[in-house]
Amino acid sequence: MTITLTINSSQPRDCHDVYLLDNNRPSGVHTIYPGGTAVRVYCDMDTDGGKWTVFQRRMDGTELFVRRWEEYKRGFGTADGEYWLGLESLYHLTEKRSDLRVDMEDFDGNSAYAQYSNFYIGSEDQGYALHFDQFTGGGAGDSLSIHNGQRFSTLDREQDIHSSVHCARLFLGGYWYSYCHASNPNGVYLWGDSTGSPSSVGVVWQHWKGNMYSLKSISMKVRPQPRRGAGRTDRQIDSLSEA
Ligand SMILES: [Ca+2]
Repeated sequence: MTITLTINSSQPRDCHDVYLLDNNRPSGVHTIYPGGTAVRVYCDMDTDGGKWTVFQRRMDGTELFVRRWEEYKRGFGTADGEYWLGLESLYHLTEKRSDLRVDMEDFDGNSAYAQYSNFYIGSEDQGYALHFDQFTGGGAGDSLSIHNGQRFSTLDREQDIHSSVHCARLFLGGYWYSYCHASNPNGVYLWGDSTGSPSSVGVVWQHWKGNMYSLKSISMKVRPQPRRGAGRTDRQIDSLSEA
């Protein structure tokens, strides 16, 4: 059986395609075309083999992440600094069966990560719901599994499952809030120890630094899994066969 790999050199879909076109490319900003629409994105070509498409990045507190639904849908910020790529682009990026990796640093020079398998998000009609199979490792610990299956919420769109709390308004981010969170990567940038601030509003990864520590940096990135070219359609077939 012959497998033909076709990449439109003028329209790479993700940073994996960018790598295949030139595997000497360093980390940096590239234009990709998830779903056919051009977006600027940071490609991490260094971490664990590279080829990661970064869809979320905090690093210095310069970008405001208290944003409305439309902004989280379309994306905001700049790819060479802090940004959110946008839910619609992320939806198309994860049409390929993908790994999710979350890298983070504190203000004392320590770093950690958490990784997840079979990550994808639903369509806008499905609330851009978060899905993955499982936590697959990383010293940061698992602060995402309680969010698995949740729809995305923003200040102006409450889709969490906490009946008495509007999680996005209480924790001041846009996220797949649950009841409400164990991680808040789009929270308020509070430069480390956030004692004295309202609990858990910072850039939090609870299982690594707790609820009262706002990280120096965090980035969420996606990479196609190194297996047969499966996508959302195959996942649907998988779920049918499991039913
Ligand atoms: Ca609620």
